Amino acid sequence: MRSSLKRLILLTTLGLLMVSCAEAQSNIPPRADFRFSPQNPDTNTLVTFDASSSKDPDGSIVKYEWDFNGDGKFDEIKTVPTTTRLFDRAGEWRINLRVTDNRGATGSISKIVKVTEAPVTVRRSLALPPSGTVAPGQTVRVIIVLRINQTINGLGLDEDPPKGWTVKEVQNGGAILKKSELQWLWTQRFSPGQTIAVIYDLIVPTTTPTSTFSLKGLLTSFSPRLAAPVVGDSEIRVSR
Ligand SMILES: [Ca+2]
Ligand SMILES: [Ca+2]
Ligand SMILES: [Ca+2]
Repeated sequence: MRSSLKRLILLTTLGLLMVSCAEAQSNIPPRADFRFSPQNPDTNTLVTFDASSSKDPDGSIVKYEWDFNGDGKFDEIKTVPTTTRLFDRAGEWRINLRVTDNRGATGSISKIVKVTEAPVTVRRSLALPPSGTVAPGQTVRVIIVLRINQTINGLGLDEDPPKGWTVKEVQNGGAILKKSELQWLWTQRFSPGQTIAVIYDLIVPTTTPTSTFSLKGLLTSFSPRLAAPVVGDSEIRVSR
């Protein structure tokens, strides 16, 4: 009696194991796919990656892992299919995407993004407290770095901070600043390899409500003819 009960338990356990194995085997792995735009970005272009064409036929995709420089290490992990990226250098970048389904199976794909070098590579960075938010009355330091990649004449930079915010110039990078417009103009010619840094402080008005504000900027040059939005950090979250 005891041995037949043991056998029954053993058989039942075996049966359960077989069922769970069959279930594990029956999970179809997801198929990774993505698109990106624009197709021919330069070093000032925010590239949008969209992996919503990835599919899991018998479940759902729960994780999107992106390697943007082809080194096999993921640079970004997301639960949503879209993301954006700026490429600091020209080249043929291998983008690897790995998607994971709701039962842990994965699928991968690689694509090449050809990035060309802009005549001037521009980046804005904001010095914010570790919390990522500032309080009314506080100061945000804005740093704009221009890397010259081609001989260039008539370089200009225009920044548009939120209305009513006070601007304090810190470093004009050899330019003439038209403070009323927050416009910098360079009269000299620049050569490839030169780097220019423009720094200014923004003081958040004490009456500012809790909200997110954005900075807009435009980089222009006369020769070669260029007009490119300033990319990099742009959002300032104010919290009272
Ligand atoms: Ca699946
Ligand atoms: Ca990487
Ligand atoms: Ca302006």
